[in-house]
Amino acid sequence: MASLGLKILRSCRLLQNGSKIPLYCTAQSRAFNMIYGDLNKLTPDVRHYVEENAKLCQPENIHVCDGSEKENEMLLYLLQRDGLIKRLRKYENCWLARTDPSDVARVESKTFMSTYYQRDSIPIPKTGVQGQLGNWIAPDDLDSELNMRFPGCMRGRTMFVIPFSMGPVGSPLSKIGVQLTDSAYVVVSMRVMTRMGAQVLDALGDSDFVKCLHSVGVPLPTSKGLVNNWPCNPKRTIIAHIPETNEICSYGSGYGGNSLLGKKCFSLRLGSIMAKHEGWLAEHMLILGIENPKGEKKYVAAAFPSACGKTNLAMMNPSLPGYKITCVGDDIAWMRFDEHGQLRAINPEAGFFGVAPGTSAKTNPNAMETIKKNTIFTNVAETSDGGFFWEGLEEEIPKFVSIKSWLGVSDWSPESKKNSAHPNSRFCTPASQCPIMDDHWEDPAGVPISAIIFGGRRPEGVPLVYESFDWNHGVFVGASMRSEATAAAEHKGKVIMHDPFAMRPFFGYNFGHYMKHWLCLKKRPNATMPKIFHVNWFRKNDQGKFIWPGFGENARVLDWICRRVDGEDIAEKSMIGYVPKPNSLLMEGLEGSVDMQALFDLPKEFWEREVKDIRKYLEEQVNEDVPDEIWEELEKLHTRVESEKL
Ligand code: GTP
Ligand code: SPV
Ligand code: MN
Repeated sequence: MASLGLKILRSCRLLQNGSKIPLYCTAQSRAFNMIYGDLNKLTPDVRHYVEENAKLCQPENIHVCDGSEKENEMLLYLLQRDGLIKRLRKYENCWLARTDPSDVARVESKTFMSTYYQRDSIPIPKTGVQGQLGNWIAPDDLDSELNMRFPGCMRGRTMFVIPFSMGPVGSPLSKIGVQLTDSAYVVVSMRVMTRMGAQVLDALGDSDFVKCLHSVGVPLPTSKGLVNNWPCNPKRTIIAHIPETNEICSYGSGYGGNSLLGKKCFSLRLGSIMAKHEGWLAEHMLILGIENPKGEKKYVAAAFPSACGKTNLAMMNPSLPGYKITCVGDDIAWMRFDEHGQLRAINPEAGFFGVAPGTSAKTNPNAMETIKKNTIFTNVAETSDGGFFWEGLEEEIPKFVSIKSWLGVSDWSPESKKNSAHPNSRFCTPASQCPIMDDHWEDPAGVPISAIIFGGRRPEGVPLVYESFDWNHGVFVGASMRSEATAAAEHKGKVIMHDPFAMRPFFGYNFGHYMKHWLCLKKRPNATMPKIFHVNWFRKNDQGKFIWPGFGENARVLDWICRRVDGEDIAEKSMIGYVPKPNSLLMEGLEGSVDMQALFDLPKEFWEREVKDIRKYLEEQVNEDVPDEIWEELEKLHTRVESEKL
């Protein structure tokens, strides 16, 4: 059996390369048991992909998804019957899933890029240093890893075929994928997160598609007892990307970015590679529109690491009177320059897979409105009146309800030591339900981007906002991003991690080459380069409290950014970039007082340390692949910091 899978996977790969080598397939042919849809309606390439992998994974049945309401209802019924989800009766068509507690977040340590040359995927770190910029696996080694997992992995289960479009169906900026999965939970989630179904196959025609193979890794019958009826295989999990053939193979996890393959795997890892080849950008960024009281509107894109505030910013209710924020996307931006040199962005997704804890009527009323119907919640707590609960909702639930935690503990109370909801519990909800979606959020041409914003969780030393001096400096600011670790991946504790461009877990190729790509963008003949900024909502005072109130108040910072784009004289030079001149941030209506001195203070020793840490990181991690321009920016920062008086 071992060599069988290998040959099938290889043969697929060769064919996808466009080579004429005949298929070498020794698998026993058998009629597939079609329980929904029709293989004949697939294009020859899609059908071939399905059949080869059905022979490999040996599912009991095949179901070709059409994306219809009827199909969705049927899958929700099956998931409910099998105990994977339960209805939250307080809302319309809302569901709660609880995973096996060992399958709750992305597993970066088991996520790989596979290219012939290691250095195409990741920089080679300095001798003796453990690389942190992604994992590489040689194609032959990957073949044997896949071969140890995929043959027969769907036995007793249904293989679903999901044709999906990242971006509006038919837009020249969109790309199509086909995901094969043995998880119905993944199907109903992909239906929310992407445009999925029959119309995508029509749009595909004879074009190429990204091949996404996913299995939870628990063939039936299984002797292992399932936890919460949630099949997964954490010990053997692997998430692998093969850029040469635009293939993704994911095994063992059923949650989030590990299994919804259109999201991080396709839109960011493979997406960033396509973007480099084709001269555009695939980024971990929200996109929002902001309109001031004069009716002037701009769009900005912002990159913050996982669980650092993208969804919240993208959907905020601005506290500045007369301002309006509209949402285009909350997690991923695909951006390219149009023929006039204007950078334009689309959100390739159709839903939000948002962090639940912290979301409340106070912090994010628009998200609360969005998730009231047609939403799948995972690993949140439930209330006895059929509602959801998580940290942050204490004041918004009826008095006499009891709470059952995500781990199934009844009568959970705030006094319990453990959280009611997992910190990476999430809602999966259609973007179209968000009350502040931008009129152009599905515009196939994308929206014009005026500014790019980087940011992270920096408890110390980093001011609320600053502007880069120019494009190269801005790229350096993105490259030197750092942030406190969050629960979105398997990291422990609140360490400050380097997370360049908020892309560290999502680079599809060598980060050194990625910086080069960003630097080169400005060489385009007619390009208007957006201004680049850095923000930090998370600076803390000596008592460990956030200095800045954040959320809706962040509109004040967006307004300053937009006025800078318009060239207003409201900034002054500092050692790290332009910072707001005194009283230039609009403070009208801000409740309570904010210690602006503490918020904008630039301690020399802190920045000396920062320069040292960035240098060490670049030297050790990116090593030979750091572009000269980035070293120059580091030297310039160093000189500015050193010449600063204490
Ligand atoms: P991913 O979906 O993982 O990529 O995360 P994200 O960047 O969209 O993060 P999200 O907006 O979901 O925020 C994560 C957490 O940060 C939530 O618990 C929020 O309550 C909190 N948060 C967001 N914005 C702010 C802010 O302005 N200030 C403070 N103090 N916390 C915030
Ligand atoms: C993130 O971790 O940045 C997410 C969640 O948006 S996941 O889709 O699981 O990657
Ligand atoms: Mn994200």
